[in-house]
Amino acid sequence: MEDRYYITTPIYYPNGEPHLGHVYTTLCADVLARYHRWCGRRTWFLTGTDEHGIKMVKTASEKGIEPKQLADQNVAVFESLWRELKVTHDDFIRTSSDRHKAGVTRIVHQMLDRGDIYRGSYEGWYDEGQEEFVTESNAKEADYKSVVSGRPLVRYKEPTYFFRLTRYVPQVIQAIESDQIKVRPESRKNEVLSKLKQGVEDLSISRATLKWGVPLPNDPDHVLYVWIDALSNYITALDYPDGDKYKTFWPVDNHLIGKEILWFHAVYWPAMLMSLGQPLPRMVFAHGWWTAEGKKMSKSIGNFIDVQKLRAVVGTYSLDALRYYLLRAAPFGSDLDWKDAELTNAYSELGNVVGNLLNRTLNMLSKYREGRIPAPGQATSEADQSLRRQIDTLAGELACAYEGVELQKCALLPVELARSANAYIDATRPFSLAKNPSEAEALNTVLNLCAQACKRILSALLPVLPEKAESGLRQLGVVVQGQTLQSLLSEDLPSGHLVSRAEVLFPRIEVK
Ligand code: ME8
Repeated sequence: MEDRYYITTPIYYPNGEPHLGHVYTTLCADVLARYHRWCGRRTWFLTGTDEHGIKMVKTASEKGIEPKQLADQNVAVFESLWRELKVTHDDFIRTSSDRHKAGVTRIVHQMLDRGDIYRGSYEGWYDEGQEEFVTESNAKEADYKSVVSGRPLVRYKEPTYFFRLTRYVPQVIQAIESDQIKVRPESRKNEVLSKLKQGVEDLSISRATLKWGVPLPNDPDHVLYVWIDALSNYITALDYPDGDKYKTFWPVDNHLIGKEILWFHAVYWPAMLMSLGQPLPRMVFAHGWWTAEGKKMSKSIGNFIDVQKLRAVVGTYSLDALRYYLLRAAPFGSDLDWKDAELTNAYSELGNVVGNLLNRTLNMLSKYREGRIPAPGQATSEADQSLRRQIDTLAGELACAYEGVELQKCALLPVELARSANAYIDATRPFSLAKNPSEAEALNTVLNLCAQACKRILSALLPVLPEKAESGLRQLGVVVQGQTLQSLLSEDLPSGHLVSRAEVLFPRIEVK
């Protein structure tokens, strides 16, 4: 792997406040960014907001304000939430910013020069009351009537510019099939390929009826509509095409997104990049969709996981516990369901497994060896060897899990090692060994191995539980600053190393 890493989230619509879905993608990207930084790679982590388009215009007009004002209000909420959640993004791009608009204008110019944009007309079902086109499938579902007013939809035709998507389809299929662009999970790659093979039309990219957007440089009566504007953020934020950031960080290592926008990222975006003659994304990873307590999140049902609820979770359980719960909830890529009971269980698991192991280890070291890690004994039992093997294989397994973006596994692997180490303590009974001076060597082995296990487990958890893991490592007498994950995961604590007193990492919570 190279010594640099670029990861993005979707740019979110600021037509409302952020919610669980936005927080999930952003925190998952944060885990990946932290991991790659810990590996010593120069890392760039981008997020932002997608501020143009009909959604924004409509919500703003309902509120009696301008779209820009609506965007400013909600962007402030997104930005302050990311600060509260200690997200380590390096940049936040707004599509209403001058740097983005200048970048997109340049991109459209290049596509025009390539002959990839042409004028035509767009025909579809139109809701006159709502002043918007309705897709064929939505129109059919609503019996060709407005879902708002119930009035019949009308056929409407308006001039629009098209992007020659069809020109690039064979190359896009090739890039996905060959894994030049890794579309993940694999099952979704197959979905995209089969849809592509059914045939695709050129893409309508402008609207003459909309004012809130980036004007087309060749025809300022039109503004860019949705995808060219939004997808370009991934490179305009790097100062495409001449900026140092672009030269350093493009192509992106992972566009992390929700599954509902995979088609645009796996098909439109690579085709746009081909038109620009630029390298393609290395991976597009589409994660699953959250429901809450078994149902689609909805304000009226009362199961909507909004900013207030997330703040309360952080206040009760800690930010790291929220991160762990989100990662643990399902294999990465699958759909997920928020359950308050599982959040409590995930927190207890951290306390009973990881916290408990650290506590037992530090207490035993303090009680039996004055807080110093003893050299292991000469003879080793089957149990010692088995734990030692597990300690030594963690680094490799973790690297594989991160490489494959198996985030649930990234969170669980260290916890599983902690579970094994606790079972090892139960089986080797150090409290009995301590009573018998002839077992001093055996006790040394147990204490040493437990300390090594704690160091590996907490180090492996640094990207997932940044605060708790660092605090645990501090108790073990390990200073993480200036170290890489590789050194933390491969080097044993030396004999004679002094640890601190145990402090509780995951205090018990009285659930009201
Ligand atoms: O689609 N479960 O913005 P958006 C999981 N602006 N993830 C969810 C989710 C849920 N229930 N709800 C939202 C847009 N997300 C466009 C993107 S990118 C060039 C333009 C997350 O505000 C998930 O990452 O609707 C999803 O892709 C994104 O929020 C959609 O955010």
